[in-house]
Amino acid sequence: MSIDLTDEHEYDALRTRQWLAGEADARGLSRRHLLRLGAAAAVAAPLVGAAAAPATAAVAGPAPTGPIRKPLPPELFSTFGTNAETRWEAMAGQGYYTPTDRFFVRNHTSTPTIDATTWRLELFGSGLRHGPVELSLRDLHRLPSVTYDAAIECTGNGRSFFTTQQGQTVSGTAWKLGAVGVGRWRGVRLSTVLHRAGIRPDAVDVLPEGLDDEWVTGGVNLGRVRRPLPVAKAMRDVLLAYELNGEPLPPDHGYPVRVVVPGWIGIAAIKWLGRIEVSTAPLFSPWNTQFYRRFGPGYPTEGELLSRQVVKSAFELPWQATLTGGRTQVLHGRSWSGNGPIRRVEVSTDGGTSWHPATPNGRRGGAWQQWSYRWRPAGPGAYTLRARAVDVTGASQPDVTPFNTLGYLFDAVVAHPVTVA
Ligand SMILES: Nc1nc2c(c(=O)[nH]1)N[C@H]1C(S)=C(S)[C@@H](COP(=O)(O)O)O[C@H]1N2
Ligand SMILES: [Mo]
Repeated sequence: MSIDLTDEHEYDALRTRQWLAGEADARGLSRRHLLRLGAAAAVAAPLVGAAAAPATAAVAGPAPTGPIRKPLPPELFSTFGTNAETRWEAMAGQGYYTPTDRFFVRNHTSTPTIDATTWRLELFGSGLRHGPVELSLRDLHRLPSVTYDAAIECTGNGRSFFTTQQGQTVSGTAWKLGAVGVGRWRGVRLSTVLHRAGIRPDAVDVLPEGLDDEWVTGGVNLGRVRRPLPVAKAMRDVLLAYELNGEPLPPDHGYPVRVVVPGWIGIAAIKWLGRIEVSTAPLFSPWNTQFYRRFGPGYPTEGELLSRQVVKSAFELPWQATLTGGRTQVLHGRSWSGNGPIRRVEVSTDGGTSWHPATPNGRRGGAWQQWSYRWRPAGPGAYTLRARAVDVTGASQPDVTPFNTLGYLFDAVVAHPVTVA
């Protein structure tokens, strides 16, 4: 039986077996022990493989001011430490793409300053036929380019609703629904680069790594931000992007080059790419053993690996918006899914009792679907607006998302409070 490693469930099952098999002594240990093992392996990982010296040299120093470089005006963003969430009302009246000035930022540490003239992408590992390869930005620009529309969405987008809607305690950034953006990304296919680097037919995993600072959490240095991808996904549709919305990648979004992994969780989209390990053996990092797995009741002890984003919908309105009464409102919103295009969107303005189709607007079949809904409120007062979507695979939005400790992949219908004056 052949295993399709672009299928997340097969990938997860296989990699989890391999991970556990690699830790022969792990049998009988608690999840806490397993996690510690994952963290320990991760600390050791930066020591293996080729030297990172050329890539490191390109980092000129930390960001001069704060963890995020671009302005974060409060009308466009809510900020959480090193992260900034797009306010959904800032998408009202915008076109298909999320403008770069309002694209959310999720940094583990801070945006590094990288000199593109000395920057090199280093590929190395047992999966390369002729040893390590280095590419400059100019080398990448000379390779055939492709342009994709793709969403980047944080796996924790919507996390705060586990608490505010479901009364559950989860850890992580308390995002509402604004940790998502759709960009027009231009760059080189990872498959082009891997072929050029001499990838061996028996390579199984690639591990892109960022040039931002090593991430220290809970007193443990987990090393540089990195997360493995199966070769099958890497060869299918992964992009090494050097442009966003027709401009060179901005510093906060990965300048000079980032990974874009259509449909997959945001952590796969490594920013400030410095090196890629290509391996004939499965690769692991804390970002796929310790984080970005669902833990909790109903999940296996070692957690369930996450790969694809889920279905979500948002209104382009302020939270607790005040709407003018006595006239028809046109409510605008967007729905999206990591599985592919959105097929249908419905809206409820009466607490989820009755649902009515929203009208799709603009482009169909893209990285998200814009829609609108005409609503004449019965009178002044408090209302909750709800939108729910169904994607091309039939996946929809439940009323409740089963709990997981790290609050990932909240896909339940969000009750958006508004007041009609
Ligand atoms: N090198 C590096 N890559 C990274 C991150 C990071 O902190 N460092 N954050 C990841 C996470 S968790 C997300 S959700 C996306 C966010 O991309 P954005 O900041 O361009 O919106 O980048 C991913 N790539
Ligand atoms: Mo994320």
